[in-house]
Amino acid sequence: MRRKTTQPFHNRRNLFTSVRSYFSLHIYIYLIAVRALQSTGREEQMATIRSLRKLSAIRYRFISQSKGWRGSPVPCPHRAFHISQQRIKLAAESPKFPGASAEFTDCLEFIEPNMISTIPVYRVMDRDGQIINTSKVPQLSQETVVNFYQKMTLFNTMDKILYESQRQGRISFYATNFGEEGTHIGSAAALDANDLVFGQYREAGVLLYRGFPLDLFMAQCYANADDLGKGRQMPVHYGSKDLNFVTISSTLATQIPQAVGAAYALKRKNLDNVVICYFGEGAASEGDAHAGFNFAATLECPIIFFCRNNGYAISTPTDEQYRGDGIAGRGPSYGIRSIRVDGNDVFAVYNATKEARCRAAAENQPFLIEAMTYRVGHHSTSDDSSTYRSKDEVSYWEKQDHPIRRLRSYLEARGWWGEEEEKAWRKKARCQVMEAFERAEGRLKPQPDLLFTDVYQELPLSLRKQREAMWDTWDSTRSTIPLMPMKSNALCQQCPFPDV
Ligand SMILES: Cc1ncc(C[n+]2csc(CCOP(=O)(O)OP(=O)(O)O)c2C)c(N)n1
Ligand SMILES: [Mg+2]
Repeated sequence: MRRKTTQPFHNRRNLFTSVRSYFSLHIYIYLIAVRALQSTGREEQMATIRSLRKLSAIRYRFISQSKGWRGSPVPCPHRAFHISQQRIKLAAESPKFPGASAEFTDCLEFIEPNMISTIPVYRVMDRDGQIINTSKVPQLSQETVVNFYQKMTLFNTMDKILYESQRQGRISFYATNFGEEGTHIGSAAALDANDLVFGQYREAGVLLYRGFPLDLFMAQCYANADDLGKGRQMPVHYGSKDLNFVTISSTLATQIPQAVGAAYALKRKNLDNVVICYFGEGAASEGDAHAGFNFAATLECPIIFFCRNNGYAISTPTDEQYRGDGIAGRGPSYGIRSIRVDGNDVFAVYNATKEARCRAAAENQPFLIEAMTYRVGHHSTSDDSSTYRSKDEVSYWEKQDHPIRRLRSYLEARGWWGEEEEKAWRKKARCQVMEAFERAEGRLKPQPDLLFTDVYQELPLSLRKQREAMWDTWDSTRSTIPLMPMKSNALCQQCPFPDV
């Protein structure tokens, strides 16, 4: 039985016009689509399909807004805040279920997800680096903001050189961070140095901002004898105990419950630092993400969940990854304070992280930041993104909505940076990276026996067998790899081949 309503939308004629305009527009859109799909190549076809999906969603939202469908197509008195005598009576008899704090209603209504308004994108600068509201700019000195820019560009240079190294076969693998520099530097700058970082694999800028030297980035990627991980991890799996940056694991989302556990430990020890946990929007689909969010909320842990929503999980675009309002939209349902920010606006990221950090520490509560950005590079050197997205799509983000370009415009508008500074700095940054790269390439490799250390005090039989098998194979190739000499330590004494 339909309920009576006071909203004009329920006038039948209005309903008819709205439905008619909705469908006629769709027919029009699909006619264009058919023509476009007949005449263009595969890349263009995919781009057309994607823009059509977006168009449909925008159109739907536009019509629903203009027709006042925001609540529900058949609004119940409950939704429309229409206070009837009956409702007062119903409310007086409140539910006693332990699992929800809600009121009774006699309205059979399923919540339509696309009728709930989406979380806006918080920003401080527009795409051209113009400040939108001057009172919202973080109070940072010229030196600090220039440092942001220099770190972002140095990071970008390191990425270019390591990516090329992989292409030339010098290292086995690499993942660039192009286009996401603003999320790294903005968030890293808002943290305290003793806040603990759990990353995914695309947050090297956070480590760079904390002062991890270029030589150690290179040592890790080259798996040489200087690598803190002793050459045991694949490239980009950095870690630094001194800089409170937990070593990366490849297995998606494992860092999320681990980070929550660490935050819970901080709380129990009554320490005032917090944990920040980075992950991609793709990793947010893992079960570990749910476990982490729920534990953090129920145990009230001082943690910032920082999601880099860069549009893709390898080749899967976001519109195939989820149906709700992104990742920030999930936060409130876990009871987590959440925000969506423009990740290409380094000041917005800084402000949001600073506020979340301050409140997480003071209130012992989790916070969720969804930073909207775009992965300009391929997923990794094992990926070719031209098979699933168009050049035009990438070019837009590279040329028109890029965090480095945006910050440069901001600096230039204040007279804090110019063409001369740019040239000199770019040259210096390239020199620093190239020198570190050459040093790393010339270094010896760590002893392979280190593969079996640092986990078991006494090696189990299965690993002892693997170690023997490794050395059996090694004999034939040992002369081709320059190894660091074995140190005379406990491990060396156990080593069956101390002369290697
Ligand atoms: C448990 C698990 N499943 C699958 C993979 C393979 N994998 C590596 S990266 C990736 C996509 C992750 O996307 P996202 O979290 O959005 O991060 P992005 O690469 O976009 O930064 C996948 C599926 C993995 N490493 N671990
Ligand atoms: Mg992603």
